[in-house]
Amino acid sequence: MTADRFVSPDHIRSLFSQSMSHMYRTEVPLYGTLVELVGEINDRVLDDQPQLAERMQRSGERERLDVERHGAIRVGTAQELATLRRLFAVMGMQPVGYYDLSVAGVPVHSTAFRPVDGEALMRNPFRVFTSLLRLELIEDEALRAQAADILSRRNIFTPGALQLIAQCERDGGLSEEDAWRFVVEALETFRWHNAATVSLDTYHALHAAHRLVADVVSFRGPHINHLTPRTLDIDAAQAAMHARGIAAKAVIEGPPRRACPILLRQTSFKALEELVHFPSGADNAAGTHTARFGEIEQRGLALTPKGRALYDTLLAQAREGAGSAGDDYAQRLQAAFTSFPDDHTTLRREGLGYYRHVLTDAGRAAPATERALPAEVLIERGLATAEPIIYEDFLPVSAAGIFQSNLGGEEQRAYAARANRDAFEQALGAPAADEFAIYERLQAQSLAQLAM
Ligand code: OOG
Ligand code: NI
Repeated sequence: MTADRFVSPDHIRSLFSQSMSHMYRTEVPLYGTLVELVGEINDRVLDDQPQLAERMQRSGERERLDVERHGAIRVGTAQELATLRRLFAVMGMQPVGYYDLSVAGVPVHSTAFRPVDGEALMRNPFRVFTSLLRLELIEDEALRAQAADILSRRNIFTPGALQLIAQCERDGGLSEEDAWRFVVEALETFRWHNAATVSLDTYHALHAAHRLVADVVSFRGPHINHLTPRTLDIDAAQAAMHARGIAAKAVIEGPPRRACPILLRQTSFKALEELVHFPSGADNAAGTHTARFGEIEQRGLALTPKGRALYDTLLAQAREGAGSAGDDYAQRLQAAFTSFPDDHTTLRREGLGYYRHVLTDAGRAAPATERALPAEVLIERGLATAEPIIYEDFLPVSAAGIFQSNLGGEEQRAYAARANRDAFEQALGAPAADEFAIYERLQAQSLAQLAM
């Protein structure tokens, strides 16, 4: 088979993300409500802000907005994680970043599988926040061994998915027909199962160790636990959620509301309590499990290491005050972030964020020698514009907040904080890419193109 018989990984990712969205809509109808609500708010924002609409149209971001979302799953073994890496690679998604959640009392560490190059991101930026359970953080030795044993006996991938992954690796791609088969097979891994594989007693024991341990170990597969659409105004979306009686989290995670949005702001509604059947002799015992929830997010400028350090400092400042809930926190957050410049010219000149530089019509008409001048000069002369590069990743403190809100207050555990990126990458079977290097490259490519 020749390469032109293959469809692009971007195409497969789009098919997959659409199919996943369709599946989750049937599984968790409230997700469908969120998608509609976010769509209405985005339309309104674009109507009210023609400049933003024009900028998003120009950069290609407008088109991707309606399909943009992220999901999250949690797996139990190194082998599951490594095979997921191969599965996501078929769709042009690579592991980016390392997130240690043990510091926040959650026994997992994580990465995000996502596309990395500019064109692929514009086509469909679908991302999956993927966590690996850290069984070594379970204290009870017997329970730890039992959990490992249960996990070692399951296979979360269908034979068809495994075969198509291998075929894609061998041939360098998939035909349209095989791509569809792949999507159907791969989706099986992410589907919800309302029957547990362990008895109710075992479930309770796992649950007592940590709710997440029960979530990862008790089922046939790593059900997708949320799917998050991107809103252009999270405060309006949060208010609309409340107005429709959806119990959204009190606090929006991340930076405060600003004129120039940075990084990522997120809010979620609490996980649903769902009926589950537990095998018990000849009968099934009924019980419940809470894992699946809904979330929305607003994305803004990707920050440089300098900008990120400032963000981390100001966030820590706001969180240091007593408690971190309610109006009081919102005020402290707003106050802390007055030291973070809030106009794009300053953000760019101070090297706090990443920008994509694009020639204007006048710039395209200018001679090459003029276009070779420093970007700031071109911007001053109206020959180029600088558009914010959107943050495509996640924030560990926010992720911890999202996890916690779905675990209930009593789930706070104190794990001796120890990030272990090496062990994670060993399990993954590859390094997780450095997010800053990816943004840096996107910015550098845009600068290089000005003179071309
Ligand atoms: C993942 C929670 C983190 C986010 O958007 O930060 C997350 C999980 O609950 O598995 O999705
Ligand atoms: Ni999320």
